[in-house]
Amino acid sequence: MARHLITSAIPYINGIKHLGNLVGSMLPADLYARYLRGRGHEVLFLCATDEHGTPAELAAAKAGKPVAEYCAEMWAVQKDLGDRFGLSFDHFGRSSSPQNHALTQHFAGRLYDAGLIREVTEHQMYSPADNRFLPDRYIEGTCPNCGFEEARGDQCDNCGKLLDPTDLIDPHSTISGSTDLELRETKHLSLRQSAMRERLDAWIDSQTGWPVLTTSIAKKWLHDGDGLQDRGITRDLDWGVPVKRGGEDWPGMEDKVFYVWFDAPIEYIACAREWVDAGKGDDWERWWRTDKGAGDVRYTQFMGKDNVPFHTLSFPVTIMGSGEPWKLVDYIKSFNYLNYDGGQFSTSRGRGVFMDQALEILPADYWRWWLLAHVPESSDSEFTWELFQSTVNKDLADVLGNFVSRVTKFCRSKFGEAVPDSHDRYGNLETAYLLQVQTRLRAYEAHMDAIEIRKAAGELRALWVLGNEYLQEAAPWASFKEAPETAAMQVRFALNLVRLYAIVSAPFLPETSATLHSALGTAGGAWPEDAESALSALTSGHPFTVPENLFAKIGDEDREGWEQRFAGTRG
Ligand code: B3M
Ligand code: ZN
Repeated sequence: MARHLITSAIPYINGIKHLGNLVGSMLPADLYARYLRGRGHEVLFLCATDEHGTPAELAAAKAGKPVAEYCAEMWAVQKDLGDRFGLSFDHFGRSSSPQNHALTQHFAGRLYDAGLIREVTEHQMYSPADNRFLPDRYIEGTCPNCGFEEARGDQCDNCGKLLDPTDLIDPHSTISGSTDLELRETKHLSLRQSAMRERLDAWIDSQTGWPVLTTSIAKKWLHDGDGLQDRGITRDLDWGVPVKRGGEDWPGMEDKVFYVWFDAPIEYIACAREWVDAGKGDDWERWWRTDKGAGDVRYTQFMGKDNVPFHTLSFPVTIMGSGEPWKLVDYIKSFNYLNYDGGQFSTSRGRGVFMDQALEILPADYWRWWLLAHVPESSDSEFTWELFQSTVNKDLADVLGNFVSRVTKFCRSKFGEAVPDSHDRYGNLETAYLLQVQTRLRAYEAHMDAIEIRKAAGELRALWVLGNEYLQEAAPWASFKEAPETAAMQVRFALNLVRLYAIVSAPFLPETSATLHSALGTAGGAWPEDAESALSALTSGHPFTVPENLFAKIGDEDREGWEQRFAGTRG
Protein backbone atom coordinates (compact mmCIF):
# COMPACT_ATOMS: atom_id res chain seq x y z
CA MET A 1 0.00 0.00 0.00
CA ALA A 2 1.27 3.43 -0.98
CA ARG A 3 0.10 6.96 -0.38
CA HIS A 4 -1.12 9.01 -3.31
CA LEU A 5 -1.83 12.72 -3.41
CA ILE A 6 -3.93 13.63 -6.45
CA THR A 7 -5.02 17.09 -7.56
CA SER A 8 -7.17 18.24 -10.45
CA ALA A 9 -6.65 21.71 -11.94
CA ILE A 10 -9.09 23.90 -10.07
CA PRO A 11 -11.95 25.17 -12.26
CA TYR A 12 -12.64 28.88 -12.57
CA ILE A 13 -15.61 30.05 -10.59
CA ASN A 14 -17.15 31.99 -13.47
CA GLY A 15 -19.96 29.66 -14.48
CA ILE A 16 -20.91 26.03 -14.85
CA LYS A 17 -18.22 23.90 -16.48
CA HIS A 18 -18.71 22.24 -19.85
CA LEU A 19 -17.85 18.65 -20.71
CA GLY A 20 -14.50 19.77 -22.15
CA ASN A 21 -13.50 21.18 -18.77
CA LEU A 22 -14.73 18.04 -17.03
CA VAL A 23 -12.75 15.62 -19.18
CA GLY A 24 -9.66 17.84 -19.19
CA SER A 25 -8.81 17.33 -15.53
CA MET A 26 -11.51 16.56 -12.93
CA LEU A 27 -12.93 13.39 -14.44
CA PRO A 28 -9.64 11.61 -15.27
CA ALA A 29 -8.31 12.59 -11.85
CA ASP A 30 -11.40 11.00 -10.30
CA LEU A 31 -10.89 7.84 -12.35
CA TYR A 32 -7.35 7.51 -11.05
CA ALA A 33 -8.32 8.28 -7.44
CA ARG A 34 -11.10 5.71 -7.49
CA TYR A 35 -8.83 3.12 -9.06
CA LEU A 36 -6.07 3.59 -6.49
CA ARG A 37 -8.55 3.46 -3.61
CA GLY A 38 -9.97 0.29 -5.17
CA ARG A 39 -6.49 -1.21 -5.13
CA GLY A 40 -6.26 -0.49 -1.42
CA HIS A 41 -3.98 2.57 -1.48
CA GLU A 42 -4.34 5.58 0.76
CA VAL A 43 -5.47 8.50 -1.40
CA LEU A 44 -5.97 12.21 -0.80
CA PHE A 45 -7.84 13.67 -3.77
CA LEU A 46 -8.26 17.45 -3.82
CA CYS A 47 -9.91 20.04 -5.98
CA ALA A 48 -11.36 23.53 -5.44
CA THR A 49 -12.79 26.52 -7.21
CA ASP A 50 -10.40 29.13 -8.63
CA GLU A 51 -12.10 32.28 -7.42
CA HIS A 52 -9.84 35.23 -8.04
CA GLY A 53 -8.88 37.35 -11.00
CA THR A 54 -10.80 39.42 -13.49
CA PRO A 55 -12.97 36.53 -14.80
CA ALA A 56 -14.58 36.20 -11.36
CA GLU A 57 -15.10 39.94 -11.00
CA LEU A 58 -16.56 40.30 -14.47
CA ALA A 59 -18.89 37.32 -14.05
CA ALA A 60 -20.13 38.70 -10.73
CA ALA A 61 -20.74 42.11 -12.29
CA LYS A 62 -22.69 40.47 -15.10
CA ALA A 63 -24.80 38.58 -12.56
CA GLY A 64 -25.33 41.85 -10.67
CA LYS A 65 -23.93 40.46 -7.42
CA PRO A 66 -21.13 41.32 -5.04
CA VAL A 67 -18.21 39.12 -6.01
CA ALA A 68 -17.97 37.32 -2.64
CA GLU A 69 -21.64 36.41 -2.81
CA TYR A 70 -21.37 35.31 -6.43
CA CYS A 71 -18.41 33.06 -5.64
CA ALA A 72 -20.11 31.46 -2.63
CA GLU A 73 -23.15 30.63 -4.76
CA MET A 74 -21.17 29.31 -7.70
CA TRP A 75 -19.01 27.21 -5.42
CA ALA A 76 -22.16 25.47 -4.14
CA VAL A 77 -23.42 24.92 -7.69
CA GLN A 78 -20.10 23.45 -8.84
CA LYS A 79 -19.82 21.29 -5.73
CA ASP A 80 -23.29 19.87 -6.31
CA LEU A 81 -22.59 19.10 -9.97
CA GLY A 82 -19.29 17.48 -9.05
CA ASP A 83 -21.09 15.26 -6.53
CA ARG A 84 -23.70 14.30 -9.09
CA PHE A 85 -21.01 13.35 -11.60
CA GLY A 86 -19.47 11.12 -8.94
CA LEU A 87 -16.31 13.22 -8.54
CA SER A 88 -14.96 11.72 -5.34
CA PHE A 89 -12.91 14.64 -4.01
CA ASP A 90 -11.87 14.20 -0.41
CA HIS A 91 -12.33 17.94 -0.24
CA PHE A 92 -13.61 20.53 -2.69
CA GLY A 93 -12.13 23.75 -1.44
CA ARG A 94 -12.06 27.42 -2.39
CA SER A 95 -9.02 29.44 -3.42
CA SER A 96 -10.57 32.37 -1.53
CA SER A 97 -10.33 30.48 1.76
CA PRO A 98 -8.55 32.04 4.76
CA GLN A 99 -6.18 29.06 4.60
CA ASN A 100 -5.13 30.05 1.10
CA HIS A 101 -4.79 33.71 2.02
CA ALA A 102 -2.39 32.80 4.82
CA LEU A 103 -0.38 30.33 2.76
CA THR A 104 -0.11 32.60 -0.28
CA GLN A 105 1.15 35.43 1.90
CA HIS A 106 3.54 33.02 3.57
CA PHE A 107 5.06 31.94 0.24
CA ALA A 108 5.35 35.55 -0.91
CA GLY A 109 7.32 36.38 2.24
CA ARG A 110 9.67 33.43 1.76
CA LEU A 111 10.25 34.27 -1.90
CA TYR A 112 10.93 37.89 -1.03
CA ASP A 113 13.45 36.88 1.64
CA ALA A 114 15.15 34.59 -0.89
CA GLY A 115 15.51 37.49 -3.31
CA LEU A 116 13.10 35.96 -5.80
CA ILE A 117 10.50 38.72 -5.63
CA ARG A 118 11.46 42.20 -6.74
CA GLU A 119 9.56 45.43 -6.43
CA VAL A 120 9.34 47.05 -9.82
CA THR A 121 8.02 50.41 -10.90
CA GLU A 122 5.87 50.04 -13.97
CA HIS A 123 3.61 52.03 -16.18
CA GLN A 124 0.12 50.55 -16.18
CA MET A 125 -3.01 51.54 -18.07
CA TYR A 126 -5.21 53.79 -15.99
CA SER A 127 -8.73 54.86 -16.85
CA PRO A 128 -9.72 58.27 -15.41
CA ALA A 129 -13.36 57.59 -16.41
CA ASP A 130 -13.38 54.42 -14.30
CA ASN A 131 -11.09 55.88 -11.72
CA ARG A 132 -8.90 52.77 -11.69
CA PHE A 133 -6.13 50.75 -13.30
CA LEU A 134 -7.24 48.24 -15.94
CA PRO A 135 -5.52 44.88 -15.49
CA ASP A 136 -6.02 41.78 -17.65
CA ARG A 137 -9.56 41.42 -18.90
CA TYR A 138 -10.59 44.93 -17.90
CA ILE A 139 -8.97 46.10 -21.08
CA GLU A 140 -9.34 44.94 -24.67
CA GLY A 141 -7.87 46.03 -27.96
CA THR A 142 -6.23 44.80 -31.12
CA CYS A 143 -3.62 42.04 -30.81
CA PRO A 144 -0.19 43.24 -31.95
CA ASN A 145 0.62 39.71 -33.00
CA CYS A 146 -2.35 38.65 -35.15
CA GLY A 147 -4.59 41.71 -35.51
CA PHE A 148 -7.54 40.13 -33.65
CA GLU A 149 -9.68 43.04 -32.46
CA GLU A 150 -10.94 41.63 -29.17
CA ALA A 151 -7.66 40.62 -27.60
CA ARG A 152 -7.65 40.86 -23.82
CA GLY A 153 -5.08 42.58 -21.70
CA ASP A 154 -3.55 39.30 -20.52
CA GLN A 155 -3.88 37.09 -23.58
CA CYS A 156 -5.10 37.01 -27.16
CA ASP A 157 -7.83 34.37 -27.46
CA ASN A 158 -7.22 34.15 -31.17
CA CYS A 159 -3.49 33.41 -31.39
CA GLY A 160 -2.85 32.50 -27.74
CA LYS A 161 -0.06 35.00 -27.21
CA LEU A 162 0.40 36.20 -23.64
CA LEU A 163 0.06 39.96 -23.60
CA ASP A 164 0.57 42.90 -21.36
CA PRO A 165 -2.20 45.55 -21.38
CA THR A 166 0.28 48.06 -22.77
CA ASP A 167 0.87 45.85 -25.84
CA LEU A 168 -2.68 46.33 -27.14
CA ILE A 169 -3.39 48.58 -30.13
CA ASP A 170 -6.42 50.93 -29.75
CA PRO A 171 -7.26 49.73 -26.25
CA HIS A 172 -10.49 50.46 -24.41
CA SER A 173 -11.89 49.79 -20.95
CA THR A 174 -14.30 46.85 -20.82
CA ILE A 175 -16.03 48.49 -17.88
CA SER A 176 -16.98 51.87 -19.35
CA GLY A 177 -15.79 51.48 -22.92
CA SER A 178 -13.64 54.55 -22.43
CA THR A 179 -10.69 54.94 -24.78
CA ASP A 180 -9.32 57.82 -22.77
CA LEU A 181 -6.57 55.81 -21.12
CA GLU A 182 -3.26 56.91 -19.78
CA LEU A 183 -0.12 55.28 -18.51
CA ARG A 184 0.43 55.82 -14.82
CA GLU A 185 3.35 54.84 -12.71
CA THR A 186 2.67 52.19 -10.09
CA LYS A 187 4.66 49.70 -8.04
CA HIS A 188 4.26 45.95 -8.54
CA LEU A 189 5.91 42.71 -7.52
CA SER A 190 7.71 40.56 -10.03
CA LEU A 191 8.59 36.90 -9.56
CA ARG A 192 12.13 36.25 -10.77
CA GLN A 193 11.40 33.04 -12.60
CA SER A 194 14.44 33.52 -14.83
CA ALA A 195 16.74 33.08 -11.82
CA MET A 196 15.46 29.52 -11.48
CA ARG A 197 15.90 28.44 -15.09
CA GLU A 198 18.73 26.01 -14.47
CA ARG A 199 17.12 24.36 -11.47
CA LEU A 200 13.87 23.93 -13.36
CA ASP A 201 15.65 22.55 -16.37
CA ALA A 202 17.52 19.99 -14.27
CA TRP A 203 14.35 19.06 -12.40
CA ILE A 204 12.36 18.50 -15.58
CA ASP A 205 15.22 16.50 -17.10
CA SER A 206 15.29 14.27 -14.05
CA GLN A 207 11.62 13.30 -14.51
CA THR A 208 11.48 10.05 -16.40
CA GLY A 209 8.30 8.81 -17.95
CA TRP A 210 6.32 12.05 -18.00
CA PRO A 211 3.88 12.25 -20.90
CA VAL A 212 5.42 13.79 -24.02
CA LEU A 213 2.71 16.45 -24.04
CA THR A 214 3.77 17.64 -20.59
CA THR A 215 7.53 17.69 -21.16
CA SER A 216 7.37 19.20 -24.62
CA ILE A 217 5.30 22.16 -23.39
CA ALA A 218 7.55 22.63 -20.36
CA LYS A 219 10.71 22.55 -22.48
CA LYS A 220 9.31 24.93 -25.05
CA TRP A 221 8.52 27.49 -22.38
CA LEU A 222 11.90 27.07 -20.74
CA HIS A 223 13.89 27.62 -23.90
CA ASP A 224 11.83 29.83 -26.17
CA GLY A 225 12.39 33.56 -26.11
CA ASP A 226 8.99 34.29 -24.59
CA GLY A 227 9.15 31.55 -22.06
CA LEU A 228 10.62 31.96 -18.65
CA GLN A 229 10.31 35.69 -18.19
CA ASP A 230 9.95 37.28 -14.82
CA ARG A 231 6.23 37.69 -14.17
CA GLY A 232 4.15 40.31 -12.45
CA ILE A 233 2.37 38.63 -9.55
CA THR A 234 0.29 41.55 -8.27
CA ARG A 235 -2.78 43.32 -9.63
CA ASP A 236 -4.78 46.46 -8.94
CA LEU A 237 -7.99 44.71 -7.94
CA ASP A 238 -10.14 44.60 -4.82
CA TRP A 239 -10.95 40.91 -4.89
CA GLY A 240 -8.13 38.50 -4.21
CA VAL A 241 -5.44 37.73 -1.65
CA PRO A 242 -4.17 41.06 -0.26
CA VAL A 243 -0.45 41.55 -0.87
CA LYS A 244 1.36 40.92 2.43
CA ARG A 245 4.57 39.21 3.48
CA GLY A 246 3.56 36.57 5.95
CA GLY A 247 1.22 38.41 8.32
CA GLU A 248 2.85 41.79 7.77
CA ASP A 249 1.85 44.70 5.59
CA TRP A 250 3.88 45.30 2.44
CA PRO A 251 4.64 49.00 2.14
CA GLY A 252 3.43 50.42 -1.13
CA MET A 253 1.20 47.41 -1.88
CA GLU A 254 -1.79 48.44 0.19
CA ASP A 255 -4.37 48.43 -2.59
CA LYS A 256 -3.15 45.38 -4.44
CA VAL A 257 -3.86 41.67 -4.52
CA PHE A 258 -1.83 38.75 -5.81
CA TYR A 259 -2.31 37.65 -9.40
CA VAL A 260 -4.76 34.74 -9.66
CA TRP A 261 -2.15 32.38 -11.11
CA PHE A 262 0.09 33.00 -8.12
CA ASP A 263 -2.46 31.95 -5.51
CA ALA A 264 -4.38 29.29 -7.47
CA PRO A 265 -1.79 26.46 -7.33
CA ILE A 266 -1.05 27.27 -3.68
CA GLU A 267 -4.69 26.32 -3.10
CA TYR A 268 -3.67 22.69 -3.74
CA ILE A 269 -1.83 22.90 -0.43
CA ALA A 270 -4.33 25.14 1.33
CA CYS A 271 -7.08 22.72 0.31
CA ALA A 272 -5.47 19.96 2.39
CA ARG A 273 -5.55 22.33 5.32
CA GLU A 274 -9.22 23.13 4.62
CA TRP A 275 -9.83 19.38 4.59
CA VAL A 276 -8.38 19.11 8.10
CA ASP A 277 -10.15 22.24 9.34
CA ALA A 278 -13.43 20.78 8.06
CA GLY A 279 -12.82 17.80 10.35
CA LYS A 280 -12.27 15.32 7.53
CA GLY A 281 -8.61 14.63 8.19
CA ASP A 282 -6.18 15.14 11.01
CA ASP A 283 -2.83 15.91 9.41
CA TRP A 284 -2.34 17.81 6.18
CA GLU A 285 1.42 18.24 6.52
CA ARG A 286 2.01 14.53 6.19
CA TRP A 287 0.75 14.96 2.61
CA TRP A 288 2.62 18.13 1.79
CA ARG A 289 5.81 18.46 3.84
CA THR A 290 8.64 16.09 3.13
CA ASP A 291 10.00 16.77 6.63
CA LYS A 292 6.65 15.69 8.11
CA GLY A 293 6.13 12.37 6.37
CA ALA A 294 5.30 13.34 2.78
CA GLY A 295 8.58 11.88 1.52
CA ASP A 296 6.87 8.65 0.51
CA VAL A 297 3.81 10.28 -1.03
CA ARG A 298 3.42 10.02 -4.79
CA TYR A 299 1.88 13.25 -6.08
CA THR A 300 0.05 13.28 -9.43
CA GLN A 301 -1.49 16.37 -11.05
CA PHE A 302 -4.15 16.40 -13.80
CA MET A 303 -4.71 19.35 -16.13
CA GLY A 304 -5.40 20.62 -19.65
CA LYS A 305 -2.41 21.47 -21.82
CA ASP A 306 -2.90 25.23 -21.46
CA ASN A 307 -2.23 24.88 -17.73
CA VAL A 308 1.06 23.00 -18.08
CA PRO A 309 3.46 26.00 -18.03
CA PHE A 310 2.03 27.17 -14.71
CA HIS A 311 2.56 23.73 -13.17
CA THR A 312 5.96 22.90 -14.64
CA LEU A 313 7.48 26.37 -14.20
CA SER A 314 5.66 28.99 -12.09
CA PHE A 315 4.37 26.78 -9.27
CA PRO A 316 7.68 24.89 -8.94
CA VAL A 317 9.40 28.28 -8.69
CA THR A 318 7.12 29.08 -5.75
CA ILE A 319 7.78 25.71 -4.11
CA MET A 320 11.53 25.47 -4.71
CA GLY A 321 12.11 29.15 -4.17
CA SER A 322 10.55 29.04 -0.71
CA GLY A 323 13.53 27.00 0.49
CA GLU A 324 11.13 24.90 2.56
CA PRO A 325 10.57 21.16 2.19
CA TRP A 326 7.25 21.23 0.35
CA LYS A 327 6.31 18.26 -1.79
CA LEU A 328 6.96 18.68 -5.52
CA VAL A 329 4.80 16.97 -8.10
CA ASP A 330 5.95 13.51 -9.23
CA TYR A 331 3.84 13.09 -12.35
CA ILE A 332 1.88 15.55 -14.49
CA LYS A 333 -0.84 14.06 -16.66
CA SER A 334 -1.97 16.62 -19.21
CA PHE A 335 -4.66 16.55 -21.87
CA ASN A 336 -5.42 18.01 -25.26
CA TYR A 337 -8.80 19.59 -25.99
CA LEU A 338 -12.19 18.04 -26.50
CA ASN A 339 -14.05 19.83 -29.28
CA TYR A 340 -17.78 20.05 -29.74
CA ASP A 341 -19.35 19.13 -33.03
CA GLY A 342 -16.97 20.84 -35.43
CA GLY A 343 -15.88 23.69 -33.17
CA GLN A 344 -14.74 24.49 -29.67
CA PHE A 345 -16.60 24.24 -26.42
CA SER A 346 -16.87 27.79 -25.14
CA THR A 347 -17.96 29.09 -21.75
CA SER A 348 -18.16 32.72 -22.82
CA ARG A 349 -20.25 31.89 -25.89
CA GLY A 350 -22.21 29.10 -24.18
CA ARG A 351 -21.31 26.59 -26.87
CA GLY A 352 -21.48 22.86 -26.19
CA VAL A 353 -22.97 20.75 -23.41
CA PHE A 354 -22.58 21.92 -19.82
CA MET A 355 -22.46 19.71 -16.74
CA ASP A 356 -25.96 20.60 -15.53
CA GLN A 357 -27.49 20.04 -18.97
CA ALA A 358 -25.76 16.70 -19.42
CA LEU A 359 -27.35 15.37 -16.22
CA GLU A 360 -30.79 16.57 -17.28
CA ILE A 361 -30.47 14.23 -20.26
CA LEU A 362 -28.82 11.08 -18.95
CA PRO A 363 -27.24 9.68 -15.78
CA ALA A 364 -23.60 10.47 -15.03
CA ASP A 365 -22.21 7.04 -15.98
CA TYR A 366 -23.25 7.40 -19.64
CA TRP A 367 -21.22 10.60 -19.81
CA ARG A 368 -18.32 9.30 -17.77
CA TRP A 369 -17.96 6.33 -20.04
CA TRP A 370 -18.08 8.27 -23.30
CA LEU A 371 -15.79 11.01 -22.05
CA LEU A 372 -13.18 8.72 -20.55
CA ALA A 373 -13.19 6.32 -23.49
CA HIS A 374 -12.60 9.33 -25.79
CA VAL A 375 -10.40 11.38 -23.51
CA PRO A 376 -8.14 13.65 -25.62
CA GLU A 377 -4.93 11.92 -24.61
CA SER A 378 -2.69 11.84 -27.67
CA SER A 379 -4.52 14.47 -29.72
CA ASP A 380 -7.62 16.64 -29.58
CA SER A 381 -10.84 14.64 -29.80
CA GLU A 382 -14.37 15.53 -30.71
CA PHE A 383 -17.80 15.07 -29.23
CA THR A 384 -20.56 14.35 -31.72
CA TRP A 385 -24.02 13.14 -30.81
CA GLU A 386 -23.74 10.29 -33.27
CA LEU A 387 -20.55 8.99 -31.71
CA PHE A 388 -22.07 9.40 -28.28
CA GLN A 389 -25.16 7.44 -29.28
CA SER A 390 -23.24 4.60 -30.87
CA THR A 391 -20.74 4.28 -28.00
CA VAL A 392 -23.43 4.22 -25.34
CA ASN A 393 -25.58 1.77 -27.27
CA LYS A 394 -22.76 -0.59 -28.14
CA ASP A 395 -20.52 -0.59 -25.09
CA LEU A 396 -22.97 0.03 -22.28
CA ALA A 397 -26.28 -1.35 -23.53
CA ASP A 398 -25.23 -4.16 -25.90
CA VAL A 399 -22.13 -5.37 -24.11
CA LEU A 400 -22.22 -4.76 -20.34
CA GLY A 401 -25.97 -4.20 -19.87
CA ASN A 402 -26.94 -7.11 -22.08
CA PHE A 403 -24.63 -9.55 -20.34
CA VAL A 404 -25.90 -8.66 -16.88
CA SER A 405 -29.48 -8.82 -18.02
CA ARG A 406 -29.12 -12.18 -19.79
CA VAL A 407 -27.46 -14.00 -16.94
CA THR A 408 -29.56 -12.63 -14.12
CA LYS A 409 -32.86 -13.11 -15.97
CA PHE A 410 -31.98 -16.59 -17.13
CA CYS A 411 -31.08 -17.61 -13.60
CA ARG A 412 -34.27 -16.10 -12.18
CA SER A 413 -36.46 -17.95 -14.66
CA LYS A 414 -34.78 -21.36 -14.34
CA PHE A 415 -33.38 -21.48 -10.82
CA GLY A 416 -34.76 -18.50 -8.93
CA GLU A 417 -33.01 -15.48 -7.46
CA ALA A 418 -30.00 -17.14 -5.87
CA VAL A 419 -26.78 -18.67 -7.17
CA PRO A 420 -28.03 -22.15 -8.13
CA ASP A 421 -26.97 -25.36 -6.35
CA SER A 422 -24.59 -27.50 -8.27
CA HIS A 423 -21.85 -29.98 -7.48
CA ASP A 424 -20.20 -29.36 -10.83
CA ARG A 425 -16.80 -27.72 -10.70
CA TYR A 426 -15.60 -25.32 -13.33
CA GLY A 427 -14.59 -27.23 -16.46
CA ASN A 428 -12.25 -26.62 -19.39
CA LEU A 429 -14.27 -23.82 -20.86
CA GLU A 430 -14.39 -21.94 -17.57
CA THR A 431 -10.67 -22.46 -17.05
CA ALA A 432 -9.96 -21.07 -20.49
CA TYR A 433 -12.06 -17.99 -19.72
CA LEU A 434 -10.48 -17.62 -16.31
CA LEU A 435 -7.11 -17.32 -17.99
CA GLN A 436 -8.37 -14.74 -20.44
CA VAL A 437 -9.96 -12.74 -17.64
CA GLN A 438 -6.70 -12.90 -15.72
CA THR A 439 -4.67 -11.64 -18.70
CA ARG A 440 -7.07 -8.81 -19.49
CA LEU A 441 -7.29 -7.81 -15.86
CA ARG A 442 -3.50 -7.49 -15.56
CA ALA A 443 -3.40 -5.43 -18.77
CA TYR A 444 -6.19 -3.20 -17.46
CA GLU A 445 -4.28 -2.63 -14.23
CA ALA A 446 -1.07 -1.85 -16.12
CA HIS A 447 -2.84 0.82 -18.20
CA MET A 448 -4.50 2.29 -15.15
CA ASP A 449 -1.20 2.37 -13.27
CA ALA A 450 0.33 4.22 -16.23
CA ILE A 451 -2.78 6.49 -16.51
CA GLU A 452 -3.24 5.40 -20.12
CA ILE A 453 -6.95 6.00 -20.00
CA ARG A 454 -8.08 5.08 -23.49
CA LYS A 455 -6.16 1.83 -23.35
CA ALA A 456 -7.63 1.08 -19.94
CA ALA A 457 -11.15 1.72 -21.24
CA GLY A 458 -10.42 -0.65 -24.12
CA GLU A 459 -9.34 -3.44 -21.78
CA LEU A 460 -12.34 -2.95 -19.53
CA ARG A 461 -14.65 -3.20 -22.49
CA ALA A 462 -12.77 -6.35 -23.61
CA LEU A 463 -13.42 -7.83 -20.15
CA TRP A 464 -17.14 -7.20 -20.59
CA VAL A 465 -17.04 -8.76 -24.06
CA LEU A 466 -15.59 -11.94 -22.54
CA GLY A 467 -18.77 -12.35 -20.51
CA ASN A 468 -20.98 -12.33 -23.59
CA GLU A 469 -18.63 -14.65 -25.43
CA TYR A 470 -18.65 -17.06 -22.52
CA LEU A 471 -22.45 -17.12 -22.39
CA GLN A 472 -22.59 -17.71 -26.12
CA GLU A 473 -20.18 -20.64 -25.94
CA ALA A 474 -21.43 -22.18 -22.73
CA ALA A 475 -25.08 -21.78 -23.79
CA PRO A 476 -26.62 -22.63 -20.41
CA TRP A 477 -30.10 -22.49 -21.96
CA ALA A 478 -29.08 -25.53 -24.06
CA SER A 479 -27.30 -27.45 -21.29
CA PHE A 480 -30.26 -26.80 -18.97
CA LYS A 481 -32.35 -29.35 -20.87
CA GLU A 482 -29.86 -32.24 -20.67
CA ALA A 483 -27.69 -31.38 -17.69
CA PRO A 484 -29.22 -28.82 -15.32
CA GLU A 485 -26.25 -29.21 -12.94
CA THR A 486 -23.94 -28.03 -15.70
CA ALA A 487 -26.20 -25.10 -16.53
CA ALA A 488 -26.22 -24.19 -12.84
CA MET A 489 -22.42 -24.19 -12.74
CA GLN A 490 -22.29 -22.02 -15.85
CA VAL A 491 -24.71 -19.53 -14.34
CA ARG A 492 -22.60 -19.47 -11.17
CA PHE A 493 -19.55 -18.62 -13.26
CA ALA A 494 -21.41 -15.86 -15.12
CA LEU A 495 -22.85 -14.37 -11.91
CA ASN A 496 -19.34 -14.26 -10.52
CA LEU A 497 -18.30 -12.36 -13.63
CA VAL A 498 -21.01 -9.78 -12.87
CA ARG A 499 -19.52 -9.33 -9.43
CA LEU A 500 -16.03 -8.95 -10.88
CA TYR A 501 -17.33 -6.33 -13.31
CA ALA A 502 -18.95 -4.43 -10.46
CA ILE A 503 -15.55 -4.12 -8.82
CA VAL A 504 -13.29 -3.38 -11.76
CA SER A 505 -15.73 -1.04 -13.54
CA ALA A 506 -16.23 1.13 -10.46
CA PRO A 507 -13.57 3.74 -11.39
CA PHE A 508 -15.33 4.41 -14.71
CA LEU A 509 -18.94 3.70 -13.72
CA PRO A 510 -19.42 4.26 -9.99
CA GLU A 511 -23.25 4.37 -10.04
CA THR A 512 -23.54 1.25 -12.17
CA SER A 513 -21.08 -0.52 -9.93
CA ALA A 514 -23.19 0.39 -6.90
CA THR A 515 -26.33 -0.87 -8.64
CA LEU A 516 -24.67 -4.18 -9.45
CA HIS A 517 -23.31 -4.59 -5.94
CA SER A 518 -26.69 -3.92 -4.44
CA ALA A 519 -28.36 -6.39 -6.83
CA LEU A 520 -25.79 -9.00 -5.84
CA GLY A 521 -25.69 -8.03 -2.18
CA THR A 522 -21.89 -7.78 -2.39
CA ALA A 523 -21.03 -4.23 -1.41
CA GLY A 524 -17.34 -3.43 -1.30
CA GLY A 525 -15.61 -6.57 -2.55
CA ALA A 526 -11.82 -6.41 -2.62
CA TRP A 527 -9.96 -5.91 -5.90
CA PRO A 528 -9.59 -9.29 -7.70
CA GLU A 529 -5.96 -10.28 -7.21
CA ASP A 530 -6.40 -13.52 -9.08
CA ALA A 531 -9.28 -14.36 -11.35
CA GLU A 532 -9.75 -17.89 -10.05
CA SER A 533 -10.57 -16.98 -6.48
CA ALA A 534 -12.43 -13.83 -7.57
CA LEU A 535 -14.70 -15.94 -9.77
CA SER A 536 -15.43 -18.35 -6.93
CA ALA A 537 -16.55 -15.70 -4.47
CA LEU A 538 -20.29 -16.20 -4.96
CA THR A 539 -21.30 -19.71 -3.92
CA SER A 540 -24.50 -21.71 -4.20
CA GLY A 541 -27.44 -20.19 -2.39
CA HIS A 542 -26.19 -16.60 -2.49
CA PRO A 543 -29.28 -14.45 -3.19
CA PHE A 544 -29.48 -11.69 -5.77
CA THR A 545 -32.05 -9.53 -7.55
CA VAL A 546 -32.28 -8.67 -11.22
CA PRO A 547 -31.18 -5.08 -11.89
CA GLU A 548 -33.77 -3.75 -14.31
CA ASN A 549 -32.64 -1.62 -17.24
CA LEU A 550 -29.03 -1.05 -16.37
CA PHE A 551 -28.66 1.11 -19.50
CA ALA A 552 -31.32 2.40 -21.88
CA LYS A 553 -30.41 2.67 -25.53
CA ILE A 554 -30.36 6.10 -27.10
CA GLY A 555 -32.91 6.25 -29.90
CA ASP A 556 -32.49 8.25 -33.10
CA GLU A 557 -35.25 10.64 -32.08
CA ASP A 558 -33.58 11.47 -28.81
CA ARG A 559 -30.29 12.00 -30.55
CA GLU A 560 -31.80 14.33 -33.14
CA GLY A 561 -33.62 16.30 -30.48
CA TRP A 562 -30.45 16.83 -28.48
CA GLU A 563 -28.49 17.67 -31.59
CA GLN A 564 -30.94 20.50 -32.25
CA ARG A 565 -31.24 21.65 -28.68
CA PHE A 566 -27.46 22.02 -28.39
CA ALA A 567 -26.75 23.34 -31.87
CA GLY A 568 -26.76 27.00 -30.87
CA THR A 569 -25.47 28.65 -27.78
CA ARG A 570 -26.77 28.64 -24.28
CA GLY A 571 -29.26 31.43 -23.60
N1 B3M B 1 -8.48 27.76 -13.23
C1 B3M B 1 -7.60 27.33 -15.47
C2 B3M B 1 -8.60 26.31 -15.89
O1 B3M B 1 -9.59 26.07 -15.23
C3 B3M B 1 -7.33 27.44 -14.01
C4 B3M B 1 -6.59 26.26 -13.46
C5 B3M B 1 -5.90 26.57 -12.20
S1 B3M B 1 -4.99 25.22 -11.61
C6 B3M B 1 -4.14 25.80 -10.30
O2 B3M B 1 -8.39 25.79 -16.95
ZN1 ZN C 1 -3.45 37.49 -31.44
